[in-house]
Amino acid sequence: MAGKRTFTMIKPDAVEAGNSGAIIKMIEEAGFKIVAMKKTKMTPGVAGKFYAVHSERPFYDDLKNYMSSGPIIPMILEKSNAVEDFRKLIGATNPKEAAEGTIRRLFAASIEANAIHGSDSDENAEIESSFFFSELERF
Ligand code: RTP
Ligand code: MG
Repeated sequence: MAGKRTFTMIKPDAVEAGNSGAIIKMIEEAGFKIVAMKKTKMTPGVAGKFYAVHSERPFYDDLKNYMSSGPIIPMILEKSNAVEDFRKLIGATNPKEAAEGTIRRLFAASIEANAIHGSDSDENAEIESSFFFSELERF
């Protein structure tokens, strides 16, 4: 059965542009409940750990620098079929390819500075939620 939770973070470009309020509103209007939320800032090392799966990709160093360039807003979200429905709401990695009305189509600046993250599986949603939130915060 598809899981009820996913993990997201509003990325530095969207926080810096003042779009976090509008993005959170879209998330809630799409039926997701916010289970946990905070504002924090990663070092390049922490960003590298979070995106360790991409360590062999040519964009890895750029990604670490970008993801640590300013504050981010990580959140745990709850809804039925959460992972898949949330990936639909954010749209394709490249905003030029993202469907009309998706968060990345509306707010992303580029394929890298693409406004928001969304977990790609139930297993990764759990791993990523524990990366940012303690057990006490994941009630
Ligand atoms: P995310 O993990 O952040 O939700 O994004 P995603 O699944 O749509 O894309 P993924 O392939 O996991 O890539 C992670 C993040 O790396 C940056 N990226 N840059 N310069 C590039 O070609 C490139 N490709 C990916 C983006 O910030 C992407 O979201
Ligand atoms: Mg990904």
